[in-house]
Amino acid sequence: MDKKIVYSAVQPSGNLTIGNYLGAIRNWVKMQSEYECFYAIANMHAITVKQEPAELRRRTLELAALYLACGLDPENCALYVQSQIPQHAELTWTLNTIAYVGELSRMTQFKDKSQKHAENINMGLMDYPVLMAADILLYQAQYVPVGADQKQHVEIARDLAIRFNNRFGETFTVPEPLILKGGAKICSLQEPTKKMSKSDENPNASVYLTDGKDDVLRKFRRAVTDSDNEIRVSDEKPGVSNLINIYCAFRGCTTEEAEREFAGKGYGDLKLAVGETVADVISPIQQEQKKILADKTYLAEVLKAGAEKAYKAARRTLSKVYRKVGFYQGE
Ligand code: AQP
Repeated sequence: MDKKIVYSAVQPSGNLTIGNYLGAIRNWVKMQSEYECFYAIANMHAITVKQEPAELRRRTLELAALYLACGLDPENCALYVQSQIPQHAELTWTLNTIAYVGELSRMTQFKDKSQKHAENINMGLMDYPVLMAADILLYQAQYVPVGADQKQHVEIARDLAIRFNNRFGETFTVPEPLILKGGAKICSLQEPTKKMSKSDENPNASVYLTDGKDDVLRKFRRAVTDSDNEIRVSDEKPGVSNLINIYCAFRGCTTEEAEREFAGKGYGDLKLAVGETVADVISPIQQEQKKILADKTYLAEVLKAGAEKAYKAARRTLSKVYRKVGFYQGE
């Protein structure tokens, strides 16, 4: 039986955080042997906010090396750079004609980013979910493993797939978000009701996958908690709950187990334990990433093979779409 298809991506728009790792990449690794997986470096999404071109190019390769260092196996999945597959932009245009301005302007990320980048509210920022829908639908993906913040965008992709299928006949697989419990929403260490983000201006708010052990320990030591000194998960204790959540996601334990482990201990103990756990996991990833980055030829080969595989699949879907909408494709 054919394997089900999985698509996901991360933008090379900054240093990746442990949120990106827990919410996305770690789950991709688990899925690669069971599913046919397409994992992209979403550089076309990244330019919806201003990027420095040389930095964008450098980060693209760093992200590719990080994918591999986290355990993605190019024999088992297609790793590629989004802009190398022209069908992403082509399908976006077609989907734009069935996407409504009203639904796009209501997206939480569009509203947040419009506020954060008030001087640059460009069309791409608003069209971000349509490009993301094209990314997913091009590969006929059944599952999209993402963090909780991306659920709304996968829902738009579903709506567009259903709308297109209803208007033009069965064309797209209707995708489902795959949001695994545990690491789905890692929060800022400084404002624990907000998600941890790679573009946060406060470097103490996010733990980056590139952070050395000292920085990791320091950031957790400074993490915002509360004053009752009780280590338990509760909506009224977002800071402590976030630390426990991170600890459990990295250790693979339940909240109850963690609460028992820290019963009678203080916040200092929890912060140290989380910091050490995180540093132990990310430090071998950093070493592996460095090794891979030193071999540019290998990296280029991986991305070329991934792009070839992605191109084939994307071309098949786009040609079907063009036929359905009535575009002349030659005789
Ligand atoms: N804090 C988080 N917790 C769990 N999952 C997260 N993800 C991101 N942050 C968390 C998941 O990582 C994947 C890739 O994210 P992205 O590159 O689309 O964007 P981002 O990291 O979420 O970036 P921002 O903060 O919105 O904007 P930039 O890049 O401008 O800083 C997704 O699956 C996401 O859910």
